[in-house]
Amino acid sequence: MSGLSRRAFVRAGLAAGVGLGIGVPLGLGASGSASTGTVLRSGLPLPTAFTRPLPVPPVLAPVRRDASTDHFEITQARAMVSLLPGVRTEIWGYNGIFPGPTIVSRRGRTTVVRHRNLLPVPTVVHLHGGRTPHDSDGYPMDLHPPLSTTDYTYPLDQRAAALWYHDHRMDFTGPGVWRGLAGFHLIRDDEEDALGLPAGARELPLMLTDRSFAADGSLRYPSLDPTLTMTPGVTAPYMAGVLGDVMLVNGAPWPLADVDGAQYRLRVLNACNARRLDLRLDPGGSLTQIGTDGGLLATPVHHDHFELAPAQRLDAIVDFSAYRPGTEVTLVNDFGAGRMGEVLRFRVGERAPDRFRLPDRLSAIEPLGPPVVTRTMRFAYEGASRGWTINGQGFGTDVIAARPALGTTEVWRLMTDFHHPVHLHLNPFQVLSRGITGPGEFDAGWKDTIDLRPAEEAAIAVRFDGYRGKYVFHCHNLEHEDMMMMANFEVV
Ligand SMILES: [Cu+2]
Repeated sequence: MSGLSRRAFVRAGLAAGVGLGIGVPLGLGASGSASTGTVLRSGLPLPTAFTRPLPVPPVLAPVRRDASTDHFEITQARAMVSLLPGVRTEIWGYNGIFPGPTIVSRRGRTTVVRHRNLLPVPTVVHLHGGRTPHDSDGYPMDLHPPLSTTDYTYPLDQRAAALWYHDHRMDFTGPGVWRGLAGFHLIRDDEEDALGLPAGARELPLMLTDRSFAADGSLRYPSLDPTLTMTPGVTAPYMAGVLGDVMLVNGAPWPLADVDGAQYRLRVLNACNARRLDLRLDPGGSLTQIGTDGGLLATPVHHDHFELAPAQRLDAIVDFSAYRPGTEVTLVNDFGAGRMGEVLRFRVGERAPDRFRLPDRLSAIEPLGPPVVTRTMRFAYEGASRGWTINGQGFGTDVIAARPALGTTEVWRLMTDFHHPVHLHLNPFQVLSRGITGPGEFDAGWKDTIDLRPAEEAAIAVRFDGYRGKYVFHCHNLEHEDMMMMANFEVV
């Protein structure tokens, strides 16, 4: 029902012609062409940067372990928290916190997460990057009503990687994640352990989210969901994507992290609804990439900047011993204008013992077999009647865009009009090409989300394995996703 009303709203907004549908870039907003979306301004003074310490989400303890399985429990609940100084903000959080608690799993052991929904709306939990049986994957229509309890079972027979879990409710993923329903889920394995990577306080999960706040401290989000208490806004311009004007890292605005003069492992997640990031260290320094969405790369790659689209992850080593003690090192975002050009500051302390030596070789990336079929998936705005589409169609549970056979490899050619971060559920993929060139400099390794730029064509190879059943793939600009830029594939 809510889906229908939202779709009716989409059509109304499109029919109103709010800068849409005539080949003009949609709502690019003050941040320029780096993101497809519109900045939603906060109604309160923005806080001073680099005063609040960086919070790190707590690691969730299992309630029980047996021979094969670790059992966790999470309650989805509203909570009043302090995100900005001087005001209180209602969030929807896993265990009432934002980000939610970090789940840590071991490859080869099953993880079961029991979610209890104390929110006023149905929810769906998706483990992003998980190789998960259909019935636990968080299909957008597998709604779990208020006061229900649901077990999600994750076999997690997959490589060590930084996954994340978030709400995936049909038509309402954008507002759900915006209000706080997101958390890290890390997978460990023997291969990763053998590298002796920086760990404990020297492994920092960094969830980057832009948000906007009303004058009373509540989160602003344009939405017609009558069950939400968000400030109603002008909605149509934001259908291209909602961009906030406050950068939160692990829920804190522009925080400050005190670090030793040593190597750190940064597990960066772009959990923004629509904002793309171009990350760089100021005053210089290497973001040494060791991994991506689907785990370790074959070899480390030194980057002086790194572009990260919504839902993508960067696993990087930063060597703070390269700076003089007392140096302030800022993680900046070159895609952001004004205050959004900065993310997080590190204050470098004294040199500290550090036994980690970056190896030349990290992992083996297995090449995929030859494809049995090549398909084309076109992501485009199709005018007032159809909105955001894939191959000309908006999402429907019965719209099956592909029926890959279990165990086979396919090549998908992805074509776009605007920025669309395209995400496939179930299986990671490898980027084969962009246009007439090879993969881009940020495309290495196993990906589950590819950052497609306007009018771009890319080819990916994916092997559909693990489980049969119906899964979705979609744009991870959450406003595009909610407005139907999603389709099914059914593994048969
Ligand atoms: Cu999109």
